[in-house]
Amino acid sequence: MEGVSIFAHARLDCKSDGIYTPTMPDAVLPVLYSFRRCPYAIRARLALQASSVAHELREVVLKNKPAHMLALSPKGTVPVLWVPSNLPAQGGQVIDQSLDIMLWALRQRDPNQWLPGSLADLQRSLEKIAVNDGLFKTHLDRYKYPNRFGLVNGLKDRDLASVLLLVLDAELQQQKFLSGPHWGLTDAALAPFVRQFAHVDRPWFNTQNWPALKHWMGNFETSPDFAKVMEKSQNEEKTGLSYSPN
Ligand SMILES: N[C@@H](CCC(=O)N[C@@H](CS)C(=O)NCC(=O)O)C(=O)O
Repeated sequence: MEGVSIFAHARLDCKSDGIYTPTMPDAVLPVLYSFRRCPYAIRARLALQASSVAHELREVVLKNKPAHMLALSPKGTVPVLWVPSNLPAQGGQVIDQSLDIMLWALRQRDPNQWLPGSLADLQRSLEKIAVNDGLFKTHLDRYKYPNRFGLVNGLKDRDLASVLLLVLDAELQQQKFLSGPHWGLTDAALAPFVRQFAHVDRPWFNTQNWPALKHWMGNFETSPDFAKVMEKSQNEEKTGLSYSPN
């Protein structure tokens, strides 16, 4: 599995690169900058949780991103995983693509065998994830936020996205999970996006003829793993505020 090109992460030593500033909080664990409802961040949290890699979760306010997060990853999207350089194993990394964070976490530990067992299976998984992150996400955004795209409504995009969901349903009629006989990388990478699609108009989603997909989605939404990654952080709970040190 080593050497797969998609797993290209930046190596960054904050201190020696001079990016480090005294305002940056020290960390004794890898830090995940996250936004609770973001489907990309949800998939990253699912994989980190599955791997049991200890980490610190920092929930951010998207309108007021922490300076430290932006220094690590100026493109300003969540999730961002920072593995500080003082950590013994694999220190000094910034990983700012959700799929790369999933792969990083599962390569540390993968007790439930979420990673595909062969390079060919990994390739197939990455292809499905690419369709989700590309075409499906494009239609999802236009369906959910038609005004942003100058559309009267998102129904055309809903129907185009549905074609892709019917493909998933057909697959789930053949095998229990998108990853095969057990839940894995492909399921965790796609489920938060399918859930977002379902939430745009739940009554409509529920009346569609994709029984296996609805079953798969229902199991995901009611799973303890999903509940755990959606828990509000203590800081958010107490103050209503997310992590924002600057
Ligand atoms: N390709 C990125 C996309 C991440 C992304 O677009 N995240 C959204 C939130 S769901 C974001 O941070 N947007 C920036 C913003 O809203 O300011 C990944 O896979 O991590």
